[in-house]
Amino acid sequence: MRTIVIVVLAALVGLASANLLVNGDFEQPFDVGWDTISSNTAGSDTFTWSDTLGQPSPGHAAAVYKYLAHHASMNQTVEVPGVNLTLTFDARLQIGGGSSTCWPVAAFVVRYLDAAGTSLGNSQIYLHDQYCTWAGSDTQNLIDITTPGVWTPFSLDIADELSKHLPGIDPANVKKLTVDLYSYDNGT
Ligand SMILES: [Ca+2]
Repeated sequence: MRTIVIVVLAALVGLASANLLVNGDFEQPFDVGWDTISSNTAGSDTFTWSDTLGQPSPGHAAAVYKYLAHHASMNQTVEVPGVNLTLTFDARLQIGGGSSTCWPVAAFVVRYLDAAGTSLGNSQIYLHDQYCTWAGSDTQNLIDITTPGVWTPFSLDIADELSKHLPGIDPANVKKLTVDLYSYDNGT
């Protein structure tokens, strides 16, 4: 099955009020500031930069599309001065129908890293079908979206998120954040 994640604007803002993300508004091509990774054990991936993705505000947006297994990701890792940060973004998440052996997930993932770049856990704002087997834990918070296929503004208070939902992550150890437009499918 297929998944798509589209983001028009992503901002990670701390007390200094500057966006820590490079090209978070995607007004430059996504090879400015963003990395792409894909794993195609089946099907294909597509990364798109366009001003005609139906976005609610003028300008460009980026889209990550994956058909069948396994995943496609557009991501950016930045050093952070602490966790008093707010992440805001406008996104549209969409999935095709799934089955018990081929289920898709579209997600906007925030990965928390230590100074060495080792993952400490993540928060995922995600859209999944009934067959998805992902589970939350004290280092992984799964947040269901309620607006599939529709452009929606999202906001995540990082300090609040860690203290309320991720007790397995010590905020003092979070030195980097990865934001990840992530399209996934488990099946072939
Ligand atoms: Ca834009």
